[in-house]
Amino acid sequence: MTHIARLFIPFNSYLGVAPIGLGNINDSYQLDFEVGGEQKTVLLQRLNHHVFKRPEDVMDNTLRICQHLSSQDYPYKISMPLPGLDGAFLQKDELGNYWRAFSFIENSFAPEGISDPHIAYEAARAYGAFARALRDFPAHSLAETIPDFHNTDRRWEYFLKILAEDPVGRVNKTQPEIKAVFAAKPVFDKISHLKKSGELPLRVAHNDTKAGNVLFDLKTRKALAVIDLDTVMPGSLLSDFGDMVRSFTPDCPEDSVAAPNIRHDVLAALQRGFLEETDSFLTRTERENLMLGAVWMIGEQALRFLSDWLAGDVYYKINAPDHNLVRAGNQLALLGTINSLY
Ligand code: GN1
Ligand code: MG
Repeated sequence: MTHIARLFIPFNSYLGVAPIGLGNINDSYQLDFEVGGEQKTVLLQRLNHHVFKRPEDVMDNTLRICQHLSSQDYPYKISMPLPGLDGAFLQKDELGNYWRAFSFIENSFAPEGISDPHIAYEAARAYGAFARALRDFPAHSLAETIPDFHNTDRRWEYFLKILAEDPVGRVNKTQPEIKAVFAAKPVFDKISHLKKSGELPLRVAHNDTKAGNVLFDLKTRKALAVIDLDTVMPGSLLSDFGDMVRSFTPDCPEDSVAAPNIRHDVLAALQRGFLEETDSFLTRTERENLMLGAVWMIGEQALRFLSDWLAGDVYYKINAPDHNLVRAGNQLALLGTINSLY
Protein backbone atom coordinates (compact mmCIF):
# COMPACT_ATOMS: atom_id res chain seq x y z
CA MET A 1 0.00 0.00 0.00
CA THR A 2 2.99 2.34 0.38
CA HIS A 3 3.13 2.96 -3.35
CA ILE A 4 -0.53 4.11 -3.35
CA ALA A 5 0.11 6.32 -0.34
CA ARG A 6 3.09 7.87 -2.14
CA LEU A 7 0.80 9.02 -4.93
CA PHE A 8 -0.85 11.28 -2.35
CA ILE A 9 1.86 12.17 0.16
CA PRO A 10 5.60 12.69 -0.23
CA PHE A 11 6.36 11.22 3.21
CA ASN A 12 9.79 10.50 4.68
CA SER A 13 8.88 7.38 6.56
CA TYR A 14 5.89 5.18 6.73
CA LEU A 15 4.70 4.33 10.24
CA GLY A 16 1.89 1.91 9.60
CA VAL A 17 -1.49 1.15 8.18
CA ALA A 18 -4.61 -0.32 9.78
CA PRO A 19 -8.07 -1.13 8.37
CA ILE A 20 -10.82 1.01 9.90
CA GLY A 21 -14.62 1.09 9.89
CA LEU A 22 -17.19 -1.55 9.13
CA GLY A 23 -18.14 -0.43 5.61
CA ASN A 24 -19.96 -3.01 3.52
CA ILE A 25 -18.76 -1.61 0.21
CA ASN A 26 -15.43 0.28 0.26
CA ASP A 27 -12.18 -0.56 2.11
CA SER A 28 -10.82 2.09 4.47
CA TYR A 29 -7.40 2.38 6.08
CA GLN A 30 -5.78 4.68 8.57
CA LEU A 31 -2.34 5.54 7.31
CA ASP A 32 0.30 6.96 9.66
CA PHE A 33 3.48 8.50 8.30
CA GLU A 34 6.14 11.03 9.05
CA VAL A 35 6.88 14.08 7.00
CA GLY A 36 9.44 16.75 7.94
CA GLY A 37 9.81 15.27 11.43
CA GLU A 38 6.07 15.42 12.09
CA GLN A 39 3.72 12.47 12.49
CA LYS A 40 0.59 12.70 10.32
CA THR A 41 -2.43 10.56 9.52
CA VAL A 42 -4.75 10.36 6.53
CA LEU A 43 -7.65 8.14 5.60
CA LEU A 44 -6.92 6.09 2.51
CA GLN A 45 -9.84 4.38 0.82
CA ARG A 46 -10.33 2.00 -2.05
CA LEU A 47 -13.56 2.96 -3.81
CA ASN A 48 -15.60 -0.02 -4.94
CA HIS A 49 -15.93 0.70 -8.66
CA HIS A 50 -18.27 -2.26 -9.22
CA VAL A 51 -20.80 -0.46 -7.04
CA PHE A 52 -19.83 3.12 -7.96
CA LYS A 53 -19.47 2.66 -11.70
CA ARG A 54 -18.46 6.27 -12.31
CA PRO A 55 -15.90 7.07 -9.61
CA GLU A 56 -15.24 10.54 -11.08
CA ASP A 57 -18.89 11.45 -10.44
CA VAL A 58 -18.51 10.41 -6.81
CA MET A 59 -15.51 12.69 -6.37
CA ASP A 60 -17.17 15.61 -8.21
CA ASN A 61 -20.25 15.38 -6.00
CA THR A 62 -18.13 15.05 -2.85
CA LEU A 63 -15.99 18.07 -3.68
CA ARG A 64 -18.96 20.24 -4.52
CA ILE A 65 -20.76 19.21 -1.33
CA CYS A 66 -17.68 19.81 0.84
CA GLN A 67 -17.13 23.23 -0.73
CA HIS A 68 -20.74 24.18 -0.16
CA LEU A 69 -20.71 22.98 3.46
CA SER A 70 -17.58 25.00 4.18
CA SER A 71 -19.27 28.14 2.83
CA GLN A 72 -22.27 27.71 5.17
CA ASP A 73 -22.91 28.18 8.83
CA TYR A 74 -22.25 24.46 9.39
CA PRO A 75 -20.67 23.75 12.77
CA TYR A 76 -19.22 20.30 12.03
CA LYS A 77 -15.88 19.17 10.69
CA ILE A 78 -15.60 18.20 7.03
CA SER A 79 -13.52 15.24 5.94
CA MET A 80 -12.04 16.80 2.79
CA PRO A 81 -10.79 14.77 -0.16
CA LEU A 82 -7.05 15.31 -0.63
CA PRO A 83 -5.57 15.68 -4.11
CA GLY A 84 -2.80 13.38 -5.25
CA LEU A 85 0.61 14.84 -6.05
CA ASP A 86 -0.50 15.16 -9.69
CA GLY A 87 -3.61 17.09 -8.60
CA ALA A 88 -6.10 14.26 -9.27
CA PHE A 89 -8.40 13.15 -6.46
CA LEU A 90 -8.58 9.57 -7.74
CA GLN A 91 -5.47 7.47 -8.19
CA LYS A 92 -5.56 4.12 -9.99
CA ASP A 93 -3.39 1.14 -9.02
CA GLU A 94 -2.00 -1.48 -11.38
CA LEU A 95 -5.06 -3.71 -10.78
CA GLY A 96 -7.43 -0.98 -11.90
CA ASN A 97 -8.64 -0.09 -8.38
CA TYR A 98 -9.46 3.50 -7.54
CA TRP A 99 -7.99 5.09 -4.42
CA ARG A 100 -8.62 8.38 -2.67
CA ALA A 101 -7.44 10.07 0.49
CA PHE A 102 -9.28 12.20 3.03
CA SER A 103 -8.22 14.43 5.88
CA PHE A 104 -8.32 12.31 9.03
CA ILE A 105 -10.54 13.25 11.96
CA GLU A 106 -8.45 12.50 15.04
CA ASN A 107 -9.64 11.12 18.40
CA SER A 108 -13.01 10.07 17.09
CA PHE A 109 -15.27 7.03 17.02
CA ALA A 110 -18.25 5.93 14.93
CA PRO A 111 -21.11 4.78 17.17
CA GLU A 112 -21.88 1.59 15.25
CA GLY A 113 -23.82 -0.83 17.42
CA ILE A 114 -24.29 1.76 20.18
CA SER A 115 -27.93 2.49 20.92
CA ASP A 116 -28.08 5.44 23.29
CA PRO A 117 -30.36 8.52 23.37
CA HIS A 118 -27.52 11.03 23.73
CA ILE A 119 -25.62 9.59 20.76
CA ALA A 120 -28.83 9.42 18.70
CA TYR A 121 -29.76 13.02 19.49
CA GLU A 122 -26.28 14.27 18.58
CA ALA A 123 -26.17 12.26 15.34
CA ALA A 124 -29.66 13.31 14.27
CA ARG A 125 -28.71 16.96 14.80
CA ALA A 126 -25.60 16.47 12.69
CA TYR A 127 -27.52 14.80 9.85
CA GLY A 128 -30.23 17.48 10.21
CA ALA A 129 -27.65 20.29 10.06
CA PHE A 130 -26.17 18.62 6.98
CA ALA A 131 -29.57 18.69 5.26
CA ARG A 132 -30.15 22.28 6.38
CA ALA A 133 -26.79 23.49 5.07
CA LEU A 134 -27.63 21.91 1.71
CA ARG A 135 -31.27 22.95 1.46
CA ASP A 136 -30.55 25.59 -1.19
CA PHE A 137 -28.04 23.52 -3.13
CA PRO A 138 -29.46 22.54 -6.55
CA ALA A 139 -30.12 18.83 -5.93
CA HIS A 140 -30.70 17.97 -9.60
CA SER A 141 -27.19 19.22 -10.47
CA LEU A 142 -25.59 16.34 -8.53
CA ALA A 143 -24.72 13.14 -10.36
CA GLU A 144 -26.64 9.98 -9.42
CA THR A 145 -23.64 8.01 -8.20
CA ILE A 146 -25.77 4.87 -8.00
CA PRO A 147 -28.74 5.21 -10.34
CA ASP A 148 -32.10 4.33 -8.75
CA PHE A 149 -30.48 3.92 -5.34
CA HIS A 150 -33.70 4.36 -3.35
CA ASN A 151 -36.02 3.50 -6.21
CA THR A 152 -37.72 0.65 -4.41
CA ASP A 153 -39.82 -0.23 -7.48
CA ARG A 154 -36.58 -1.04 -9.36
CA ARG A 155 -35.26 -2.99 -6.38
CA TRP A 156 -38.51 -4.94 -6.28
CA GLU A 157 -38.18 -5.81 -9.98
CA TYR A 158 -34.63 -7.02 -9.34
CA PHE A 159 -35.86 -9.16 -6.43
CA LEU A 160 -38.55 -10.77 -8.63
CA LYS A 161 -35.97 -11.44 -11.35
CA ILE A 162 -33.57 -13.14 -8.92
CA LEU A 163 -36.47 -15.07 -7.41
CA ALA A 164 -37.42 -16.41 -10.84
CA GLU A 165 -33.83 -17.21 -11.86
CA ASP A 166 -32.76 -18.65 -8.49
CA PRO A 167 -29.09 -18.57 -9.64
CA VAL A 168 -27.61 -20.34 -6.59
CA GLY A 169 -30.58 -22.54 -5.61
CA ARG A 170 -31.41 -20.76 -2.37
CA VAL A 171 -35.07 -19.93 -3.02
CA ASN A 172 -36.50 -23.15 -1.58
CA LYS A 173 -34.81 -22.85 1.78
CA THR A 174 -35.64 -19.13 2.09
CA GLN A 175 -39.44 -19.31 1.95
CA PRO A 176 -40.26 -17.62 5.32
CA GLU A 177 -38.05 -14.60 4.53
CA ILE A 178 -39.41 -14.33 0.99
CA LYS A 179 -42.96 -14.37 2.36
CA ALA A 180 -42.11 -11.67 4.89
CA VAL A 181 -40.66 -9.42 2.18
CA PHE A 182 -43.83 -9.84 0.11
CA ALA A 183 -45.80 -8.67 3.15
CA ALA A 184 -43.84 -5.38 3.02
CA LYS A 185 -44.91 -4.62 -0.57
CA PRO A 186 -47.79 -2.27 0.45
CA VAL A 187 -45.26 0.06 2.13
CA PHE A 188 -43.19 0.18 -1.04
CA ASP A 189 -46.32 0.95 -3.03
CA LYS A 190 -47.25 3.73 -0.64
CA ILE A 191 -43.83 5.33 -1.03
CA SER A 192 -43.91 4.93 -4.77
CA HIS A 193 -47.31 6.61 -4.87
CA LEU A 194 -46.13 9.48 -2.65
CA LYS A 195 -43.08 10.03 -4.86
CA LYS A 196 -45.13 10.00 -8.04
CA SER A 197 -47.67 12.44 -6.57
CA GLY A 198 -44.96 15.10 -6.67
CA GLU A 199 -45.67 15.99 -3.02
CA LEU A 200 -42.18 15.07 -1.86
CA PRO A 201 -39.59 17.75 -2.62
CA LEU A 202 -36.39 16.60 -4.26
CA ARG A 203 -33.63 17.26 -1.73
CA VAL A 204 -29.92 16.78 -1.44
CA ALA A 205 -30.01 13.57 0.58
CA HIS A 206 -27.10 11.82 2.29
CA ASN A 207 -28.67 8.42 1.59
CA ASP A 208 -26.56 6.45 4.07
CA THR A 209 -27.38 8.03 7.43
CA LYS A 210 -26.35 5.07 9.50
CA ALA A 211 -24.67 5.16 12.87
CA GLY A 212 -21.31 4.33 11.29
CA ASN A 213 -21.34 7.51 9.24
CA VAL A 214 -21.20 10.11 12.02
CA LEU A 215 -17.96 10.58 13.89
CA PHE A 216 -17.98 11.49 17.57
CA ASP A 217 -15.40 13.07 19.82
CA LEU A 218 -13.90 10.35 22.01
CA LYS A 219 -13.76 12.63 25.04
CA THR A 220 -16.88 14.81 24.86
CA ARG A 221 -19.14 12.30 23.03
CA LYS A 222 -20.36 15.18 20.82
CA ALA A 223 -20.94 14.64 17.09
CA LEU A 224 -17.92 15.84 15.12
CA ALA A 225 -18.60 15.11 11.46
CA VAL A 226 -20.93 13.51 8.94
CA ILE A 227 -18.84 11.27 6.71
CA ASP A 228 -19.25 8.95 3.70
CA LEU A 229 -20.60 11.33 1.07
CA ASP A 230 -20.49 8.75 -1.76
CA THR A 231 -24.26 8.46 -2.01
CA VAL A 232 -25.09 12.15 -1.54
CA MET A 233 -27.53 12.55 -4.40
CA PRO A 234 -30.90 13.97 -5.26
CA GLY A 235 -33.36 12.13 -3.01
CA SER A 236 -35.72 12.47 -0.09
CA LEU A 237 -35.28 13.39 3.56
CA LEU A 238 -37.77 10.64 4.44
CA SER A 239 -35.13 8.05 3.67
CA ASP A 240 -32.43 9.98 5.56
CA PHE A 241 -34.57 10.10 8.69
CA GLY A 242 -35.73 6.53 8.08
CA ASP A 243 -32.23 5.13 7.81
CA MET A 244 -31.36 6.75 11.14
CA VAL A 245 -34.28 4.98 12.79
CA ARG A 246 -33.22 1.75 11.10
CA SER A 247 -29.67 1.91 12.36
CA PHE A 248 -29.80 3.77 15.71
CA THR A 249 -32.91 2.42 17.45
CA PRO A 250 -32.24 -1.37 17.46
CA ASP A 251 -30.61 -2.71 20.60
CA CYS A 252 -28.28 -4.95 18.56
CA PRO A 253 -26.18 -4.66 15.37
CA GLU A 254 -27.80 -5.09 11.95
CA ASP A 255 -26.22 -8.51 11.48
CA SER A 256 -27.05 -10.00 14.85
CA VAL A 257 -28.96 -13.28 14.87
CA ALA A 258 -30.96 -12.18 17.91
CA ALA A 259 -34.10 -10.26 16.98
CA PRO A 260 -33.71 -6.53 17.59
CA ASN A 261 -35.90 -4.51 19.92
CA ILE A 262 -36.57 -0.85 19.27
CA ARG A 263 -35.49 1.60 21.95
CA HIS A 264 -38.22 4.17 22.26
CA ASP A 265 -36.04 6.66 24.10
CA VAL A 266 -33.60 6.52 21.17
CA LEU A 267 -36.40 7.03 18.65
CA ALA A 268 -37.65 10.10 20.55
CA ALA A 269 -34.09 11.48 20.68
CA LEU A 270 -33.72 11.06 16.91
CA GLN A 271 -36.97 12.89 16.25
CA ARG A 272 -36.00 15.72 18.59
CA GLY A 273 -32.50 16.14 17.19
CA PHE A 274 -33.51 15.94 13.53
CA LEU A 275 -36.46 18.33 13.87
CA GLU A 276 -34.42 20.86 15.84
CA GLU A 277 -32.36 21.36 12.69
CA THR A 278 -34.93 20.76 9.96
CA ASP A 279 -38.37 21.75 11.24
CA SER A 280 -38.07 25.28 9.82
CA PHE A 281 -37.81 24.11 6.22
CA LEU A 282 -39.47 20.67 6.01
CA THR A 283 -42.76 20.59 4.15
CA ARG A 284 -45.85 19.31 5.93
CA THR A 285 -45.83 16.13 3.83
CA GLU A 286 -42.23 15.46 4.84
CA ARG A 287 -42.89 16.07 8.53
CA GLU A 288 -45.98 13.86 8.53
CA ASN A 289 -44.24 10.98 6.79
CA LEU A 290 -40.94 10.72 8.65
CA MET A 291 -41.99 7.47 10.31
CA LEU A 292 -43.19 6.09 6.98
CA GLY A 293 -39.60 6.76 5.90
CA ALA A 294 -38.42 4.47 8.70
CA VAL A 295 -40.70 1.61 7.67
CA TRP A 296 -39.64 2.15 4.06
CA MET A 297 -35.91 2.04 4.80
CA ILE A 298 -36.15 -1.06 6.98
CA GLY A 299 -38.28 -2.84 4.39
CA GLU A 300 -35.98 -1.79 1.55
CA GLN A 301 -32.88 -2.91 3.44
CA ALA A 302 -34.52 -6.30 4.10
CA LEU A 303 -35.29 -6.52 0.37
CA ARG A 304 -31.70 -5.61 -0.54
CA PHE A 305 -30.05 -8.09 1.84
CA LEU A 306 -32.47 -10.84 0.83
CA SER A 307 -31.97 -10.17 -2.90
CA ASP A 308 -28.21 -10.34 -2.40
CA TRP A 309 -28.51 -13.63 -0.51
CA LEU A 310 -30.65 -15.12 -3.30
CA ALA A 311 -28.31 -13.74 -5.98
CA GLY A 312 -25.31 -15.48 -4.39
CA ASP A 313 -23.73 -12.59 -2.41
CA VAL A 314 -22.72 -10.40 -5.30
CA TYR A 315 -23.04 -6.92 -3.70
CA TYR A 316 -22.33 -6.68 0.03
CA LYS A 317 -19.11 -7.87 1.59
CA ILE A 318 -19.82 -10.94 3.72
CA ASN A 319 -17.88 -12.53 6.56
CA ALA A 320 -19.92 -15.74 6.92
CA PRO A 321 -21.69 -17.89 4.31
CA ASP A 322 -25.16 -16.89 5.55
CA HIS A 323 -24.27 -13.29 6.47
CA ASN A 324 -26.79 -11.75 4.04
CA LEU A 325 -29.55 -14.10 5.18
CA VAL A 326 -28.89 -13.21 8.82
CA ARG A 327 -28.92 -9.50 7.93
CA ALA A 328 -32.21 -9.93 6.05
CA GLY A 329 -33.76 -11.81 9.00
CA ASN A 330 -32.64 -9.07 11.37
CA GLN A 331 -34.22 -6.33 9.22
CA LEU A 332 -37.42 -8.34 8.85
CA ALA A 333 -37.68 -8.73 12.63
CA LEU A 334 -37.13 -4.98 12.96
CA LEU A 335 -39.82 -4.38 10.35
CA GLY A 336 -42.29 -6.40 12.41
CA THR A 337 -41.52 -4.29 15.49
CA ILE A 338 -41.72 -0.92 13.72
CA ASN A 339 -44.94 -1.90 11.94
CA SER A 340 -46.64 -2.38 15.28
CA LEU A 341 -45.57 1.15 16.27
CA TYR A 342 -46.48 2.93 13.10
C1 GN1 B 1 -23.81 -0.02 2.73
O1 GN1 B 1 -20.80 0.64 3.02
P1 GN1 B 1 -21.75 1.15 4.01
O2 GN1 B 1 -21.75 0.29 5.22
O3 GN1 B 1 -21.56 2.61 4.31
C2 GN1 B 1 -24.79 0.46 1.67
C3 GN1 B 1 -25.97 1.16 2.34
C4 GN1 B 1 -26.63 0.18 3.28
C5 GN1 B 1 -25.61 -0.29 4.31
C6 GN1 B 1 -26.18 -1.34 5.23
C7 GN1 B 1 -23.45 2.14 -1.42
O4 GN1 B 1 -23.25 1.09 3.38
O5 GN1 B 1 -26.90 1.56 1.36
O6 GN1 B 1 -27.71 0.78 3.92
O7 GN1 B 1 -24.45 -0.86 3.65
N1 GN1 B 1 -24.12 1.37 0.75
C8 GN1 B 1 -24.23 1.20 -0.58
O8 GN1 B 1 -25.32 -1.53 6.28
O9 GN1 B 1 -24.93 0.32 -1.09
MG1 MG C 1 -21.54 3.99 2.56
